[in-house]
Amino acid sequence: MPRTWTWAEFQSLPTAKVEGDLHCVTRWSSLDHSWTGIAARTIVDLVAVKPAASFVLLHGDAGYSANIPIDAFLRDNVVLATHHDGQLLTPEHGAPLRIVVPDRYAWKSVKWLRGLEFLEQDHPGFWEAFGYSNTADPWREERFATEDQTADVRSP
Ligand SMILES: Nc1nc2c(c(=O)[nH]1)N[C@H]1C(S)=C(S)[C@@H](COP(=O)(O)O)O[C@H]1N2
Ligand SMILES: [Mo]
Repeated sequence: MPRTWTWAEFQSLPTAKVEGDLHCVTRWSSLDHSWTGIAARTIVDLVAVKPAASFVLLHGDAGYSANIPIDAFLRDNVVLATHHDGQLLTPEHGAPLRIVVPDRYAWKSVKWLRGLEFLEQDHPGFWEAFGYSNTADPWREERFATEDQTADVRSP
């Protein structure tokens, strides 16, 4: 059975604030955002994720998804955000909940987040299944799988 939260329960979890940028794969970046929400680490602690879990599939609305290794998910700057720059998220930017993964291309920052799936084996998300990079490090310009400079499973 998946662990679920009502919106009220979810909003009562301890919050964290992170700063970061979004790097879209189509070559725009938008810098110096702040997001407030629940730290990814808080969720992992609450659900007692098994040590065998090595990957996380981030599920958005309407079948959108993205995959990241659990080490990348557990970075201090990964947050399940309800607020952007001190204001509630707008629908366009993912309200009521989006994940923000500043160290990966922004397609991994799934908007309208519905759930997290912890997996032993990696599983491609929506864009990854179309040939986008699995690792998606914007500093290495890993846009497409053919440009990956790093192995699929690596420390962030
Ligand atoms: N659910 C969902 N999340 C998504 C997307 C999407 O199409 N659906 N697009 C991604 C892409 S490609 C980018 S660049 C960012 C854009 O975030 P913004 O709208 O807050 O700028 O959202 C990401 N998250
Ligand atoms: Mo994007």
